[in-house]
Amino acid sequence: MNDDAPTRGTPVGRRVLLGMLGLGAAGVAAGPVLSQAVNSLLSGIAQQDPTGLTDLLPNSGGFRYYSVTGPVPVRTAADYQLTIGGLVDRPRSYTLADLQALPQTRLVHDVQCVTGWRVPGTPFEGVRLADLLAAAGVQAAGTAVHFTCFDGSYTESLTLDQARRDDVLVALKMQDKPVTHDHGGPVRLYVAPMYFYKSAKWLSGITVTPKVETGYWENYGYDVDAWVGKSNGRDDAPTS
Ligand SMILES: Nc1nc2c(c(=O)[nH]1)N[C@H]1C(S)=C(S)[C@@H](COP(=O)(O)O)O[C@H]1N2
Ligand SMILES: [Mo]
Repeated sequence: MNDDAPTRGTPVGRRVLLGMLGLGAAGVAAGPVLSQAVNSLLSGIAQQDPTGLTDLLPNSGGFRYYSVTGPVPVRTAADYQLTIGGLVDRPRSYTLADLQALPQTRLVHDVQCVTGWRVPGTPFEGVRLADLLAAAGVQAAGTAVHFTCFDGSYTESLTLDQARRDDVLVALKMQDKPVTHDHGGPVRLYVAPMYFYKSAKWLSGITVTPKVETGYWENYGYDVDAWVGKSNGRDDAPTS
């Protein structure tokens, strides 16, 4: 059986199911409950392949690649930009080189997807989101942070307190290598203590907002405060 299947003990809440019924395309409805077609294909092969050859395929290491959209444009150091704006005193854009020039933090925690898969001890490295917020100068009316992505669809949010935690990174590296395109590179968010849907891939915008604006999956019923083991009806061991 495909271990991404929603029947595998995933507590899909009533609101999530109702949200999904409103979605037309099966590939989109699959969301964090099922993965995109390539993952199904690779998982299918993995079941037929007791030799472990599929470990050479790009979904090895326990990760599933997720995207709520079709192909995502590739961005490199030549054209990548991360914009910080909203309720800040000093809005600006960072190039990849700008981000690489800032102090880097490396964290190693388990990764936990809300569908159940977990990848132990995964290093992420990058700039603390707290540092970027401090540099931007958050105004008194700001209480939350909204994230947008250059896939043009995915969004996420954190409260300002969550965003300022020292285990929340704007990650340039994952598994001690530059974040690959499929994992959301060149820059993705990494929210260590929360389910992996909070870790927005292909990060392009950080906006300080007056209140939390729910993210893509949260609009279909997943928890906004997505602490691993304390949300979404799950009891996984904490990741941070
Ligand atoms: N832009 C974007 N970010 C995203 C997603 C997505 O579909 N699009 N999926 C989320 C979910 S549900 C998970 S589990 C992780 C998967 O990250 P991975 O593809 O690197 O394994 O990305 C999260 N961030
Ligand atoms: Mo996920």
